[in-house]
Amino acid sequence: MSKISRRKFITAGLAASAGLSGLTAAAGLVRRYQLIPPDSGGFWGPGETLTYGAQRLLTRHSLAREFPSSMISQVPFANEIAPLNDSFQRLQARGFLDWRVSFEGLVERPASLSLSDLKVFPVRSQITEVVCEEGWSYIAEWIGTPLVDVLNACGLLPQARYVVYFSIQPDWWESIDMADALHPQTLLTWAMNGGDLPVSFGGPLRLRVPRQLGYKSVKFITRLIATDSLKGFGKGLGSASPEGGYAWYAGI
Ligand SMILES: Nc1nc2c(c(=O)[nH]1)N[C@H]1C(S)=C(S)[C@@H](COP(=O)(O)O)O[C@H]1N2
Ligand SMILES: [Mo]
Repeated sequence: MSKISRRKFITAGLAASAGLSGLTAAAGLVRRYQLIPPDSGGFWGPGETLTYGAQRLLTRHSLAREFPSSMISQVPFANEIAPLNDSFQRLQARGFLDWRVSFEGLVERPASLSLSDLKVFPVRSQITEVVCEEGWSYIAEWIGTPLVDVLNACGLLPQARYVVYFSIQPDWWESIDMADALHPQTLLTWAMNGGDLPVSFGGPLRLRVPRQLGYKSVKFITRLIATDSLKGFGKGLGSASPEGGYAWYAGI
């Protein structure tokens, strides 16, 4: 073996073992901090686990970028939605006065709130970007009630690990961990760019989760459940997206 190739050989060996012990350490941290995402099984599972684990260790409290109002998109892009069902249309005909959103599960005081109940909480607005997995994005001002404030008012129990949320559209439900549920930018959004939230953008109520891809920002929210396990929901993968081949954790 020549000097050069021997050195290469040793370097490669060192790199490999450093990589391996790095992975072992990462796996240990992931177990210790319960950083296993609900869709960790299957072919993409190890990759999903590393992505989620690393993001949560490094960026648990990071903020999604907020933009100046001069950067609000002139023509925000509303993604196509399936036709809205009869119960939605009945609520729409009454100006959403009877729209209710329930907070259930691991809370001391479950609640069913109207939009005007939500508007009693301190209002927060943020100018953030919606990023679709299909490659387009736009910037808008989102106005609403931080989810954390409502969860606290309901007496969120410490054993809660996720919040599952449901749309009036039955195919649309998602969940987030507590790092996102309690995050100051996670917003029960009822207004946009200074006006009511248009139906095409999820009005009357949408959960904006600006640290994740657009599909986590579910439109027409009617129900949220705090839970310690995602096993009992759908196929147990955490939300509708992994059932359709998308990642449960879609951090951006
Ligand atoms: N209820 C519901 N929520 C939804 C969707 C939907 O079809 N129905 N589409 C999702 C997807 S894939 C994206 S990218 C964003 C699009 O948001 P926009 O219409 O504001 O651009 O909404 C998400 N929330
Ligand atoms: Mo999307």
